[in-house]
Amino acid sequence: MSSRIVPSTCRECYLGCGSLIHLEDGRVTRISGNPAHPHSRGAFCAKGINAPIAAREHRDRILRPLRRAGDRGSGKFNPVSWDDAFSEVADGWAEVIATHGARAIAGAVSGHFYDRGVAMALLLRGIGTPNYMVNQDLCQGGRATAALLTGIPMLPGIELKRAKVIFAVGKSPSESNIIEWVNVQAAKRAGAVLIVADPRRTKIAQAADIWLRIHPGTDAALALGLVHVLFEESLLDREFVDQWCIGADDLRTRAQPYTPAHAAEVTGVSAELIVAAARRIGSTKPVAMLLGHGIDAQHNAVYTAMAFNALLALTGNIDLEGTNQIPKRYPGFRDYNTIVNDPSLRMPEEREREIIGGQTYPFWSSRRSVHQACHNPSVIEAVLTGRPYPVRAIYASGVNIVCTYPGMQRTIDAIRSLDMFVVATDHMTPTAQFADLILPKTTQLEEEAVFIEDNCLTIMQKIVPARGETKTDFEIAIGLRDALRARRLLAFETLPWNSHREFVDHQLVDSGVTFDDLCTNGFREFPFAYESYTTDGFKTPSGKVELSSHQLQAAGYAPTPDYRPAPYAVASEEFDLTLLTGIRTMALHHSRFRNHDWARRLHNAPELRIHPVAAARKHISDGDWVWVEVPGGAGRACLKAELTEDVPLNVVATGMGWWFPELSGPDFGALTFNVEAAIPYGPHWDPISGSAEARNCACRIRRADPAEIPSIPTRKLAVTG
Ligand SMILES: Nc1nc2c(c(=O)[nH]1)N[C@H]1C(S)=C(S)[C@@H](COP(=O)(O)OP(=O)(O)OC[C@H]3O[C@@H](n4cnc5c(=O)[nH]c(N)nc54)[C@H](O)[C@@H]3O)O[C@H]1N2
Ligand SMILES: Nc1nc2c(c(=O)[nH]1)N[C@H]1C(S)=C(S)[C@@H](COP(=O)(O)OP(=O)(O)OC[C@H]3O[C@@H](n4cnc5c(=O)[nH]c(N)nc54)[C@H](O)[C@@H]3O)O[C@H]1N2
Ligand code: SF4
Ligand SMILES: [Mo]
Repeated sequence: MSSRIVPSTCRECYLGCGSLIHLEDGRVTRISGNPAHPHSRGAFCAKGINAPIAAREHRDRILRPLRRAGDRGSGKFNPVSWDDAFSEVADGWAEVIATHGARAIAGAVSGHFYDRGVAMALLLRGIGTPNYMVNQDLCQGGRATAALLTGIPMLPGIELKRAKVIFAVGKSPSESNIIEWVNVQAAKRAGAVLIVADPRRTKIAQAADIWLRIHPGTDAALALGLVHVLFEESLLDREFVDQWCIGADDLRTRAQPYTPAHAAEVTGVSAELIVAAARRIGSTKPVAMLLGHGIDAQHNAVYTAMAFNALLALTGNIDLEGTNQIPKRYPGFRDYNTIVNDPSLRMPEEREREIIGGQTYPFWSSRRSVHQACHNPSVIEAVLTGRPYPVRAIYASGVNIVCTYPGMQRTIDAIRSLDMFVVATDHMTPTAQFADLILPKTTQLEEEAVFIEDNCLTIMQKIVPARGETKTDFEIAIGLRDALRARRLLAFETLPWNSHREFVDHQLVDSGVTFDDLCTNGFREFPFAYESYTTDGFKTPSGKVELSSHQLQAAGYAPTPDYRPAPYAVASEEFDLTLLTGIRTMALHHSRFRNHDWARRLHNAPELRIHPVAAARKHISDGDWVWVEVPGGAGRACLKAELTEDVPLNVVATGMGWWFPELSGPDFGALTFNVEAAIPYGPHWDPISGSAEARNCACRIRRADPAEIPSIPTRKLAVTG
């Protein structure tokens, strides 16, 4: 028997932990963390261990292209050849282009920064459409836009473990980020002070020296309260502020009303704790800040993140050892953002300006935005109403929009009304059920990629050949491009590669390293300097940190961040609770792994965490199924009560993404058990980023009568993988 171990990088989620793939006689038998990898140092999770093998080997994996055989959503498909699949997509798009123009075709993709995002963006540009949906408006859109506007970096990366003060806001790394969780614990062991702002008693909150148990949606008032104390008590790094910041006086004026007493009244955190936290942040260096998803996908997301960012600038905690880091660059390496922004791979500006959302959200949907994505809920609206112009075809790759976009029934209605819906996926999902064509995807062990994590170039190696007829996203995009070109439908040559490896080589060609060089270790560390802004400046119009933003002012927004109460924070008699969604669990990744036995053994139902006293008032016991309804939501969701004192009395909390492959299609139970069935995709969008108020909402709950529910999964059903 021949055994070998190949170093690679896990991509089951965006963390990119260094991995070791164990093979025996060419078969992958085990996957473990790579202790030598500088980014993760051996940190690894259940998804990384189990998912790549389970996904590859899954007995229900889609291995050939499939064409719809019955009505849309009937679940009837027949296999077709790739040639036929590419031709049919190209013919369908040709009709849409002839009738409505190229902009009537939209793409949907997840994790823009993955190569699948590049493949999608460049394919769409080739057709001549700017309409490119990424899920980042539901993810880190607010924080990323705030970082763009202020110039203040979002993350500390590995410097986290060297921090002396860690401030985590809306972040639960024990559930969502194994690397950060390991590094927080290491910093704590070395004596760091930990400050946490979260309404839930998470593991990181339990480990905190100061836990700010904040009312959901009031974070900007907390941040401005902290800013207020820094100014009042002169806890500033004067030298850094004078030399590297503009707008400090405007920010001081903005924070003036947010005395500790006022901030306490709004946030529910005591004035003493606000002052104590500000003193810690202002008196000890280095400070690292982890702004999490808890403050994003909220209607005031950008201002909230800007106000927290300001704490780092005012105290001079930027790009030093142990602080948030300006992302490091490997000379000559082309990362995904560089390629998407390469002028030679763009459409003419007037075409790009047609993007849906560009007029309303210039910091989200324009050339100067982070992701240059369209405003997703406006695309759904365009499909249903034809306004601002018709969208008649969607190509979704690597995203399960039925299960992960709020407003599920509207998403389904929109998909049903399309002229053409194409989905690329490795397994059947509620989204793929509605497809006209399903394009079968490779899985992690069958793909290669190169990217940067902290200060190392790291690679994902192709370990085994693709199963069946599956292809990578790039190979699919190239096939579609060729079919379009044959029909003279390619408006622009924006996808210049002929294989996935050619693309990877293009990323590396000017770096002096080849993919093969990287295969021995799986990564290459590179040197970097702290305080890179001293040579490069900050990436803002002024080259400085903008505590008061020129760009916002020029676009007609108030230039300094302010607090605006969340619509859901005002409890009514009818909707008396606040619902937090998207609480992560280590066994799941959004809507994924519901078809994997290993994951279902760890997590088998959509939970609703509720305080025992609140539950008793509503006659709800642990394990009861509960209906959740949200104002403005078109449906409701059935979740399983989990009694815990970790949530406040007036707050309930759930995960996301649920569906049960063992239930019948087309939605596989998603319309009943997935929280997106209950919550709307707006209104209440962040006016700057367009992020939907989707993370938290007001809600009401009641115990479900088992007779009301068509079929409640009460046990693990026979799924394999
Ligand atoms: N296992 C697993 N890990 C994942 C994922 C997954 O699906 N599964 N998804 C990945 C992705 S794409 C993302 S974007 C990240 C998200 O992950 P992070 O950005 O790390 O956020 P979370 O750890 O989910 O923590 C959010 C916290 O915010 C709190 N919160 C909710 N509302 C508020 C509020 O109004 N104010 C404050 N201060 N806190 C609030 C919640 O109680 C929760 O503890 O996770 C990533 N990691
Ligand atoms: N209410 C609410 N909604 C949320 C959130 C929340 O907290 N609350 N969180 C939001 C966040 S942060 C995010 S990031 C999104 C996530 O939303 P999605 O990206 O839709 O989430 P996933 O379930 O990870 O879906 C990935 C799909 O991609 C496919 N897939 C997996 N790997 C590959 C691959 O390598 N290539 C291709 N082509 N396909 C692949 C599979 O079909 C899988 O179903 O959800 C958002 N939605
Ligand atoms: S956290 Fe888990 S799934 Fe994400 S990259 Fe690391 S090992 Fe993979
Ligand atoms: Mo995300």
